[in-house]
Amino acid sequence: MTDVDLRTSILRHLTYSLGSDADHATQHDWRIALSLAVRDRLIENWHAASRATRAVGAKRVYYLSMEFLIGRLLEDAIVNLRLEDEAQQALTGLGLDPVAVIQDEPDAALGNGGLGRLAACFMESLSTLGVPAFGYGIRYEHGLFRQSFEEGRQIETAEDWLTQYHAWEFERRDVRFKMCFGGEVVEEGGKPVWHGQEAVMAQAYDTPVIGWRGRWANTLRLWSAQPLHGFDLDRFNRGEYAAAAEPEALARTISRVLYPDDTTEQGKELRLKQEYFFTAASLRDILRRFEAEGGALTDLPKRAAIQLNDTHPAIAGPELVRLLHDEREMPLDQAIATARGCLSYTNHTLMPEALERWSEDLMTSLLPRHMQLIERIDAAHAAEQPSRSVSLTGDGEVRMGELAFVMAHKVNGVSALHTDLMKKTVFAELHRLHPDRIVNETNGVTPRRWLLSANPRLSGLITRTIGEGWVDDLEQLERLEPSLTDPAFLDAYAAAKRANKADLADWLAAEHGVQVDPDAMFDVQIKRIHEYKRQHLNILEAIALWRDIKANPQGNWVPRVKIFAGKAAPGYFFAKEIIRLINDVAAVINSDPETNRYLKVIFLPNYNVSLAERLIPASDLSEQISTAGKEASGTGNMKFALNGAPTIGTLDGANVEIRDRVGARNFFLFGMTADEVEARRAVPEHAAQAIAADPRLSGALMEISRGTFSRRDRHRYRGVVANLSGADYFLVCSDFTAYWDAQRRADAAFADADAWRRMAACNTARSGWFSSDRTIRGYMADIWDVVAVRSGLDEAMQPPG
Ligand code: AZC
Repeated sequence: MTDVDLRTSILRHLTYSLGSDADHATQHDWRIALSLAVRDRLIENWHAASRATRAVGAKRVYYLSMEFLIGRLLEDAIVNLRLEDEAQQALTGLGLDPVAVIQDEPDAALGNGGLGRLAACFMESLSTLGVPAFGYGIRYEHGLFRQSFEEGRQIETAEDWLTQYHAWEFERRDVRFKMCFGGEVVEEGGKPVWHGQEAVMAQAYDTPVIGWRGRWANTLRLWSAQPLHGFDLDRFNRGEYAAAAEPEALARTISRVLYPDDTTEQGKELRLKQEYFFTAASLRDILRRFEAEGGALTDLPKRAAIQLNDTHPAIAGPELVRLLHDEREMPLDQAIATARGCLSYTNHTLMPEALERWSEDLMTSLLPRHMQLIERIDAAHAAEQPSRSVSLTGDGEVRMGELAFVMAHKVNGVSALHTDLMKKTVFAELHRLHPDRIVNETNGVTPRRWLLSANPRLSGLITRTIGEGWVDDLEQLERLEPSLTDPAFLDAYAAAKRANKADLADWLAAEHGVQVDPDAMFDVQIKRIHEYKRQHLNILEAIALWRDIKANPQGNWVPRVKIFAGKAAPGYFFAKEIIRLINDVAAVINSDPETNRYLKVIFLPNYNVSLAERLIPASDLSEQISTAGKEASGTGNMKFALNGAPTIGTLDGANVEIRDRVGARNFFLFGMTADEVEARRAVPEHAAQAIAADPRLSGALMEISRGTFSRRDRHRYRGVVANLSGADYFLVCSDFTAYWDAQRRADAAFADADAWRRMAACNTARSGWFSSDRTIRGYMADIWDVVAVRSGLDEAMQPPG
């Protein structure tokens, strides 16, 4: 199938795979035909990669994650296979609009936010680097909910990406495992044996993940839950139609929905089932592969590095011990040591509510043998510590963070500051006991998706200036340094940004009916809505600015467009209030003829990966304004810097490292440090003090209180104002004045167009370190002890010449 040109292949697939023809094909048909034609080009590389792995008996990385926020796959594959020109020609030749065909693909939204997107970037980097790896997760029927607004309020509806034909996956009918829940543990022949009560099948679906230039491809293996037994014909024939379908419906529940929050209170049991389901199926698969290849079980750590993405797969510890000890008769101590040799754990948050804890009762009823093993692991660990200060259980709960820590040989944080705080706070005691276990691996993002593909204008300029080597060696962006004083380069740089902004302005007008001036500053905050991320600080500043402009409409204002996007967890009331407030403020400000030349506020619905790809290249200013100490790393911050949007931000997460690299002059720093935050919180009435000291802040709050943004309902935001002027746990008020000042510094800088474009270009040139390739190399050396493998395709895939 790869011996023909892309156009022929598209037409063949349209005819023979889809049973359609060029005269009647819909956009969807063309997109699927193109996807299949592109897919054909990567299958052989995919197979070659697994052959090469087996041939050298290479150690593999297994990345276990509840979330993979992969977004669209077609464009990624086209770019990584270097098929852009061929695809463009083929589609235009067929009378199609290439952009429309590619954008017809729905986002695969199998994740909530940062942690899931990181997993997707890591998968791409693993393939680019030629590291044998599997990603393991759940094939959710419904990904993250779709967001719309009704009178400014967030409305959630089910997302249904799988109702469309999914061209990228392969069902593996030969890879199925029976997973059990509940039941009891009984002694049989002197051994504990778990007899589960309920069972479902885990069915594997594989998606190839192709690396840069197609040199290597790994597999994303997602599990779908299916009933153990087929359809109950007996019951059906008795007329019990619903009952006949029941087992299937129950089984499928497990892979039905992605939880829209990591901290959900609802459906705890289902969530734990999901976690066990995919973790245990993955471990079964890993052991099956290991055993098929041969070797002593104690050598498992030499062949398998299993990364736990947050605590969601933390049940892997006891499950692997169970598989080795109960099912393969390895002595318990050795089973624990062997499991620990394989496992490592990434922590993504210090927020106490996100560190999972399961009630012992639930654990005992759902996973009775695991509860016993957790107690054994706890006892073995306690024996190592004289003070016995750390326990895996307590207050009737199992502490999954501690369990993951104890069962891992390495535990990593995701930015320097976060890792440091982890050592001092959540894992202080465990760190004292195991001082070598915690390491830092600052996050990164894949430059193929986030620069090369999302921003063709800028990436074209970079390639013309320093060659193409930067694409898989991002630190080569340093070589732009001499161009930062070259007016011709800076002109071209500014022109690329201006064109991206004009495209965005056109899209905003066409899709959302809002008019914006492409020469205004595009000030963008896109991420999950959370109090710690402080979207409300941003909107307060907008209100204050609006009031200032109204007081002095003839002033020399720098025009701004404030763009927000992001979803709030359906059960997170306050976050949803923030969304509504922003929408309400936008409605008032945007229709004010006195100010709307200078200030617009837009909240775009249904934030997802492809919206981020559209917005980031067209942004001027990146809002990274979390309360210091709360944002573990951030990865959006890196994408903006890379695409030439300087940050306005606090010393939090990876912002610290971004500022170190791009230079303090190219970063708008404000706000309290993590230590100052702690001290400030102890000050009685800190919010009231801050409000009394800043008339702009008190004015903005007064404006909300008096109902300016409340439509018919004056007290709508009483709760928001009470929270901000009362407890204000995230210190919005205490950081407001510093934020305002930093925004005015940004205005002044933006008004000097020459200085601004240099600052933007500096951000691009100095962000090369934030590639996920660099992060993965760190994991390889510090955590996994794996090396890359060559597939023999390297030369074959080089472009001619
Ligand atoms: C996020 C962190 O909030 C973000 O700071 C980080 O960049 C990202 O992980 C990747 O490390 N966390 C999550 O998405 N979810 C949880 C449970 O922390």
